[in-house]
Amino acid sequence: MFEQRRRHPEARGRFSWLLSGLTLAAKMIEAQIRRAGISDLIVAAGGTNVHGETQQKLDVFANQALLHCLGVRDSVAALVSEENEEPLVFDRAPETGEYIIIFDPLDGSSNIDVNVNIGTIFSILRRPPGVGQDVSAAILQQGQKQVAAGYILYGPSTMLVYTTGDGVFGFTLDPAIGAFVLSHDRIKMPERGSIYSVNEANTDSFPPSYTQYFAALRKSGYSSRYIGSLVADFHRTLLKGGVFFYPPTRLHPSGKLRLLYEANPLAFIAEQAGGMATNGASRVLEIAPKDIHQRTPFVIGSPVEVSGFSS
Ligand code: AFP
Repeated sequence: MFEQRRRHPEARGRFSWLLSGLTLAAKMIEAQIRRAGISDLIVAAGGTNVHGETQQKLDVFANQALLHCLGVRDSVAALVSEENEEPLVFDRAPETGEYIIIFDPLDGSSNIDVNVNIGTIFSILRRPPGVGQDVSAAILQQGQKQVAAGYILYGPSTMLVYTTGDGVFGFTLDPAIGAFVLSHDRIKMPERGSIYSVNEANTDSFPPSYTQYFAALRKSGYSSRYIGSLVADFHRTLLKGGVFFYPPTRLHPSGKLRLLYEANPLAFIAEQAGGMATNGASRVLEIAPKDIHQRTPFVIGSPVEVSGFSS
């Protein structure tokens, strides 16, 4: 991070301070996740931990950890969480509160109970010039305006993957020293892969363009993987190539995934790694958002597979 900062002599360290808020929250969340099964036993035994505190659900804990660790950074103008109906807007002067942080605190939370990978996703926007004290009207920016985006994957190891628009970097948490160490320098997504990823149980309600494409992929020898945690499915696609889909379905005619919390940050990372992301028809990063909780169909992955599909 410091190396990247050296390339921007005008940088004042505010952004690095912001990222340290994210990594601190990530370590707090990861510590709770590692104890998830044990905490359940504690809850079953009376609902309180060793300090006499009531155990919280992990997604509530993750949300509060991020709101706290980021909210105290004075460069934050607003925090927009998937868990909260409304953004949390701070009354900070425009020259101080420079950044809007959008996050999904614990994505894939239905996988917590079964000890499967989950993640935190974040997207960082700059307060546009001329926007006064109330920044709420400036939250709905196109994904291409993001200044940084990333995710934390809580898996067999915990990883932070992020971009500031100059390549994608992966850091692995070394539990022995409690620090994220650079483990994946300038990640490149393979040109093409051999895996497609989609919830096949929804096949009957996918538009025909999707089912036809999946049939063509199968004919060409593709295999299939689906974890049901977007961060984990995306992380595999980033490293191994291939393509992930969440198409429109009967239940979710506009797709299930959220544009601001999920699609935009991962699309930014994918493009920075040489991949692509669309809503089936156009580039995700060019979609003009109308609502903070807006959903979108989502197709993301290697350029060969994503460019080969059109809804
Ligand atoms: P949960 O957070 O409710 O588990 O949802 C996870 C998620 O938003 C995303 O991480 C997955 O890719 C997607 O939903 C899985 O959705 P389906 O269960 O409908 O396939």
